[in-house]
Amino acid sequence: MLIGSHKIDSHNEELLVSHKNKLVFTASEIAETENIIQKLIEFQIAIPSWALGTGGTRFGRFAGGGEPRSLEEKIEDVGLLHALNKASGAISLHIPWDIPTDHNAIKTLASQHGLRFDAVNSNTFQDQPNQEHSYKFGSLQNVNKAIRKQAVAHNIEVIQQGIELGSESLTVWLSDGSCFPGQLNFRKAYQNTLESLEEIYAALPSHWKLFLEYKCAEPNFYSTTVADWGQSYSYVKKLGDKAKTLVDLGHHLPNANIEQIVSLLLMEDKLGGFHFNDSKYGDDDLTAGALKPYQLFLIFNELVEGMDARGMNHASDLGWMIDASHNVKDPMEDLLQSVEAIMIAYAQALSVDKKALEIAQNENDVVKAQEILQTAYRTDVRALVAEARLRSGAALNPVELYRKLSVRDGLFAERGFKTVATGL
Ligand SMILES: [Mn+2]
Repeated sequence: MLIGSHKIDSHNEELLVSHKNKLVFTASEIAETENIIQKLIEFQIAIPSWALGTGGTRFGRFAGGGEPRSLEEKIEDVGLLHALNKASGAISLHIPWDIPTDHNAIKTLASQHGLRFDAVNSNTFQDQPNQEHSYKFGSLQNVNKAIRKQAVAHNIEVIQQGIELGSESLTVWLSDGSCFPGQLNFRKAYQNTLESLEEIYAALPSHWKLFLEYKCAEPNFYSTTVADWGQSYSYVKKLGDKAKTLVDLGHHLPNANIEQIVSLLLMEDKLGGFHFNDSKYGDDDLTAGALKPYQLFLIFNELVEGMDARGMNHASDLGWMIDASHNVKDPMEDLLQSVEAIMIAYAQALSVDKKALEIAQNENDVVKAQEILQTAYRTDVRALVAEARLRSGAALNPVELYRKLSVRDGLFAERGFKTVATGL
């Protein structure tokens, strides 16, 4: 299924007068809107291949129907999102859920939709059919060397797949840890994990990055071997310049100050990328910005400040990806909402009066500092995000157009009601 540009044009035509009025007002409230719009046009957020199907919990999964049945159909779904918002121009593959059989055909299909391949993701958190050794007691940390070797070989295979597709980074998330006190020797688990990561790191092409994602708990609930940013930092520091920490917003203990973590990792040149989602209790994998949009803004404020301090390119120097699950929403609508929330938070951060904030900080003017941040947060930037889409040939209101075109009904017709996507 494809969305013709004439459909997007006629949708935009209907909303144009109202949009332009809002844009004029926004430009009267915010300085340098042109600069912000240009940065928004460049900013792209990768969609993971496992987010196109309905998510579930260990209690059940309520599939929505019309889900992609193959990697090709997943690429087509991301293509639909990108046609609607022109801000989802990359796909992140999960191996072995999405192993390409014909790399050239897959690359051609992706480029037809204007997509590139973002980080490839390995999976040693579950056993696959015909796998020799089990990961029940961990993978890179395992006390059994043969099991560690198998997990290392899998990661190297994922790198090879990524090379074929033009990816430039590998994301490693480990479920390794322990369920009960005494189960694991922490020091040996760390040393085994480091040794395994060193073997994977040695297989990286020179221009690649390795992202080490941390998570405080689940599926192990007593200890996790890469549990927080400090533990990830400890590994990536030893591995070398190509190894960086990846921050997933749902992987922290409650009330962690994620914006401060981001700032320090950037300062140390060890922030590699982001997995966006929102949460109330743990790794809820809710739509980005659904619950804590102010926190998302504060995180972007530190990202912009820290990247500018290092002279980094906002669009290309970090990996930006959504990592969410959609139990009761149409996954496509949920992803459109997440991308919108991320773009709004980014636009708000770009609109912060940084010179005034620096003066307020240097004068210990706490009230003024809060006024500056909250003015940026409370000023409506949605017209800037919409204008970036308009100039890119995308829809002024992607969710509205998705519904008006009955995209999901079209996917039902193509794929049926009982299709289930591979993934979570
Ligand atoms: Mn993640």
